[in-house]
Amino acid sequence: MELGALKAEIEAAIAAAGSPEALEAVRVAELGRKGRITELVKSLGTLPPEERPRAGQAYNELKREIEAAIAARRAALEAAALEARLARERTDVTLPARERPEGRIHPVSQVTEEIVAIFADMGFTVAEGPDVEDDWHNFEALNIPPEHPARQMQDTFYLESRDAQGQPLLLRTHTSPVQIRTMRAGKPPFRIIAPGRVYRRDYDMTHTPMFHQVEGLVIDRRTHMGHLKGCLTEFVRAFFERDDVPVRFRPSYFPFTEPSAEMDVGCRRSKDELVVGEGSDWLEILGCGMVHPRVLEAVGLDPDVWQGFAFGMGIDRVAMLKYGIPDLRTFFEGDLRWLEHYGFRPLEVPTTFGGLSR
Ligand code: 2U9
Repeated sequence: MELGALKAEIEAAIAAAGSPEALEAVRVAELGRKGRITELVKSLGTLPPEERPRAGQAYNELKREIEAAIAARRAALEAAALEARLARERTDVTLPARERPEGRIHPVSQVTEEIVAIFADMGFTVAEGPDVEDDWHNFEALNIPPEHPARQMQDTFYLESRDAQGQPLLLRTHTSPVQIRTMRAGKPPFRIIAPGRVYRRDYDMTHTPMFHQVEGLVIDRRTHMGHLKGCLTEFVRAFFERDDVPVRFRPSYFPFTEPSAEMDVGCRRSKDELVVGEGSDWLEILGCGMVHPRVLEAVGLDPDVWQGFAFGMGIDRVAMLKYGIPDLRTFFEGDLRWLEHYGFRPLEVPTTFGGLSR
C-alpha cells in the first residue's frame, strides 16, 4: 500500500477511537509486535540495498507521526473523561450536611450521662462489671444471708451454669457486685459510681425484668453521714436543675448499710402533674447508708480504719420523674414514635457547665 494512503487510514482509525480501549486496539494493530508499521520496518531487509535508506527514513517518520497522533488522541480522551466525571459528580457545597440528624438518644442513656456528669464533677469515676454474677459477689459479700427474702427464686434469674463452689450463676439483681469487685481489685480510698443493667423477676406498671441502676460508693478514713447528706443533696439539686430542692432523710433498712436511709425530695402533685423541687409533698428518690462493717470485712478492709457511704437509685424511675414519662414498660418496647417524642438529639452531650438537658 502507498505510504500516504496507509497514514490517512490509520489517522482516521485514531480519530474514530472513542475510548482508551479502542485507541489501544489501534495502537496494537499498527505498532504492536505484529502491527502493520512494525512489519513494514521488518521488511526493510527484503528491499534492494540502494532503496533501504530512503524507505527506512520514510517508515520511521510514519511510525513517529502515528505514535504522536495516538498520544494526542489519548490525552484528549482522558481530558474528556475527566470533564464528564466532574460534571457527573458535581456537588453543591452550599447544601447543609444533613437536613435533620437521624435517630434519638434514649432517655435512659441521656439520664445516665447526666448522672455520670454530675458525679464526675465531684471526683467520682465510673466502674463496670459483668451482668452475669456469682452468689458471693451479688449476695454473700453484701451481707445478704442465704435465708434473706431477696434471695428467693421469685426475685432472681438463676442460670443453668454453676460457679466453682457449685452455686448457680445469676443475673445481677443490683450493681453492688461492681463495687465489691472494684474494692477487691484496688486500694482505698474509693470514690466510684456503677451505672448499669440489673435484672429481677418482676413485671407490672412500675417494674420490668431488666432495669437500670446507678450506685455510688465512697470509702475513706473519716467519711461520715454528713458527707453522705451533702453529696446526695448536691446531686439532686444538680440533677433536677434547681438549687432549692427540699430534701429529707428517713431511716430505713438495707443489709449492706448501717445506718440506712431513704432520701425524699420535695414535690407538688396535682391531678396529672408531678413537679419536683417545690410543694409540700415528698417523693422517694434513692436509698443510702454507711457501708456495713461486714461488707468492708468481706473485701478485706479493716472497718476500724476505713468507712464510707453508699447509695442506689433507679435510673429509669428518675428518668420518668424528670422527663414526665408515664409508663416504665414503654421504655423497652422499641417504638420509634415514642423515641422520637421522648428521646434526645444526638451530639448534645450533657455537662454540668453546658446544661444537663437543655
Ligand atoms: C456496696 C455497699 C453498699 C448500695 C445501696 C441502696 C441503698 C438502694 C435501691 C434504690 C432503688 C435499688 O434501684 S433500686 O431498686 N438501692 O436503696 N443501694 S444503699 O449500697 C451498697 C452498694 C455496694 C459494696
